[in-house]
Amino acid sequence: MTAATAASARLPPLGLKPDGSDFRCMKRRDFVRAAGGATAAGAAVGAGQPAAAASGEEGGGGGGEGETVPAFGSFLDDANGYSEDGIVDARGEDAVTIEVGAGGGFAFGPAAIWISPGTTVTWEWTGEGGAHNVVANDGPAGLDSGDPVESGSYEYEFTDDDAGITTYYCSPHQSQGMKGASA
Ligand SMILES: [Cu+2]
Repeated sequence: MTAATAASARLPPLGLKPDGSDFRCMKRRDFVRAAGGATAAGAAVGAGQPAAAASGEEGGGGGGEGETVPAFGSFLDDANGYSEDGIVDARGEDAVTIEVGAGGGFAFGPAAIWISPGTTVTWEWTGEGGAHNVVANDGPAGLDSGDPVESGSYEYEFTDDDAGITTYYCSPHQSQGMKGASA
């Protein structure tokens, strides 16, 4: 009785941010908490969300992995090698490698990854397409491999602080669609 009262008194108000856009900015653990506890609040979040975020409810997941597919937004629309069903789900992996200069030289391969905090991502230059780099466009992760180079690798460990969507590009080839994103 007292416990039930205390519990219901601690429920968050249902007036959550009405537009789904804040999902992009949430830290992952908050996202998980919101997704897991939002059965009631879900009714309050309806219209206005990106399609992927609105439709991706994975019922009955449990275990903290029941998140929705990230909505990477329009930055990737013209990214070489990107498609919405080509998002690589690497959650739970300790390490992920992305090719720099994939697909003939002007793509990141894969262009979009979905990872867990703690994952080390290594961008490996393929040697094709000339000099490339990895530069953050928007988002929490401070990606910056430095000046464009023709070969090499760049390693970045994603922490809790980097959770969320980060978009990035190659500065010499951004206008040619050499772009990528992580979530
Ligand atoms: Cu490039």
